[in-house]
Amino acid sequence: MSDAANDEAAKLIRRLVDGQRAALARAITHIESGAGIAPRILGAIQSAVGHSRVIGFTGAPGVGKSTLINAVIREFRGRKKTVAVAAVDPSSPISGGAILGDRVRMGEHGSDDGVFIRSISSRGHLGGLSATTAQVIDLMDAAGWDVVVIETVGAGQSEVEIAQIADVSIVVCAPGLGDDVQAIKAGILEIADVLVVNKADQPLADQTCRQLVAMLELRHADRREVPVLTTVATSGDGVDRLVDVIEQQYQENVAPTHARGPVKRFQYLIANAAARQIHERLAASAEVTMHDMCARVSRGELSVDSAARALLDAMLK
Ligand SMILES: Nc1nc2c(ncn2[C@@H]2O[C@H](COP(=O)(O)OP(=O)(O)OP(=O)(O)O)[C@@H](O)[C@H]2O)c(=O)[nH]1
Ligand SMILES: [Mg+2]
Repeated sequence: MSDAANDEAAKLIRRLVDGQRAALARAITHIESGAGIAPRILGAIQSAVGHSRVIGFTGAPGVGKSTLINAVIREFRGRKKTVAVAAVDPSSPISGGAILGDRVRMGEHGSDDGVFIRSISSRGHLGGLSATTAQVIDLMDAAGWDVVVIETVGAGQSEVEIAQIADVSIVVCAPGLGDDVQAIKAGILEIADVLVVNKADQPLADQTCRQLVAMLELRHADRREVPVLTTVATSGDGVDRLVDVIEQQYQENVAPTHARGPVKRFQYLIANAAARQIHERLAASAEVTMHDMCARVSRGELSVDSAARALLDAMLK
């Protein structure tokens, strides 16, 4: 890195940690574009992270996540907490209609200095949320935001990933689960810290709650308790209770590990970096080792698992 670039990076990092929102916006753009300055920024802020409560909202399209987040922001602001939101657009590198809609639905906070809303795309990842999301959360955290909210559309993989990153994971459903019940059973109950039935002003909300509670009861008795709440995001009904529960979960499950930093997020980032490095090394060794191994696998001399183990052993030597 040139001296000028170094100076620019140092200045940006200083302003970011100082809480200047323009610097945060700038830094996020660097991270998203994978600019050369990105690793420098991330390295410099690492010791400043670990103070934000990171809350993930996920759920099927249209259940009211953005509207609910808007109401949650209002509640946190009432409690004198600042809130940064990262809305992850899983579909395309160009922000589509969904994100525009998010902007409108969270628009009431546009002029509030204590609210920062940014959409980020998850392009270029093997699927799901991407390390970029975790890095953007680190930036927001280092910039001093009290609460960091992530919105992702429930597309299977991203739901599971959000749970690996967020301190508190909230799965939002709408009344009348119907066919979705099976999908919910498959993964969501495993990752949710809190289940919310939004649109409780619509019929079937109580029935949906009962279905969810019944499903939760089928799990092993030693599993932690998952509260099931109802909200009406459009009116704000139930949102104060939701924020109480978020705070309670945070205090019980996350605060005790704080001395070690944001453990979940760091674990995710380290595992992600390890996977990337393995891919890079695999690519580098593909010419020789891989060809030979493929031949041996196809001759039945070596199983795929043994080949993988041998490869890892060779790499780690
Ligand atoms: N009746 C009712 N409508 C709601 C409620 N919450 C949200 N909506 C409406 O549901 C629609 C979808 O809301 P969004 O907040 O965009 O939902 P979303 O889950 O963020 O949608 P995607 O980001 O596209 O996945 C909007 O028309 C909202 O006004 C609610 O509590 N009751
Ligand atoms: Mg939305």
